[in-house]
Amino acid sequence: MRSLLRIRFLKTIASVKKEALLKDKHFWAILGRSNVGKSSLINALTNERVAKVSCTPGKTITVNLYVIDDRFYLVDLPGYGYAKRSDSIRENLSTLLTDFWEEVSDKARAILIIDSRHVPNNLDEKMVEWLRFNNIPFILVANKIDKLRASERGLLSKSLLDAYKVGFEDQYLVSAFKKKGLDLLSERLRSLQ
Ligand SMILES: Nc1nc2c(ncn2[C@@H]2O[C@H](COP(=O)(O)OP(=O)(O)O)[C@@H](O)[C@H]2O)c(=O)[nH]1
Ligand SMILES: [Mg+2]
Repeated sequence: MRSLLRIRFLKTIASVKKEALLKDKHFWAILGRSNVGKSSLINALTNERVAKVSCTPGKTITVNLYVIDDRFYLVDLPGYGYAKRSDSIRENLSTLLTDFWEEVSDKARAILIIDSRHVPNNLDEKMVEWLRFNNIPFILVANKIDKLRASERGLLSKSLLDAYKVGFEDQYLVSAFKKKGLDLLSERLRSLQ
């Protein structure tokens, strides 16, 4: 039996600026480009269908707040890097991300989800730089490993180390689709103090 996280949808946050809830618990915030599988991963980790999986990338611009195991928050932030977004939406998005991280202080951890088929990726490199610049601790989750050949999979960890300078202990190679690698990731998420 896999060790599932218990999830409860709390609410959609319109303005992070006035959101008192963000201060009272530790939490993980999910970051990543559109379409890397953020919603799929939330669903796979919990075996629920709480997050909407989209075929048209770039749709979500809201912040969804969940409670995990009644203990910590999981925050689903809008995906970045969707080319067809209008400039005004893009601006809103970067303001939202900046505001968000200003609100949450030192209780925040980030889960940066990437597509394991596209390493390195310029936008992801920028995100990693931004997280480091802002002193936000993060783990790196490479999703969709079911799309890789065994030989490619074998090289992935080293590629992640080279591309993003993230050590093996902070890397998680997973497939939301095939439910691979999720136990280790759940364990890491639960270790939040
Ligand atoms: N092959 C494969 N496809 C995936 C995986 N995770 C998500 N997808 C697909 O990727 C697309 C985007 O998924 P979604 O969860 O909406 O991504 P989000 O935009 O990051 O929330 C959907 O078509 C999913 O079915 C995975 O582990 N493997
Ligand atoms: Mg999504």
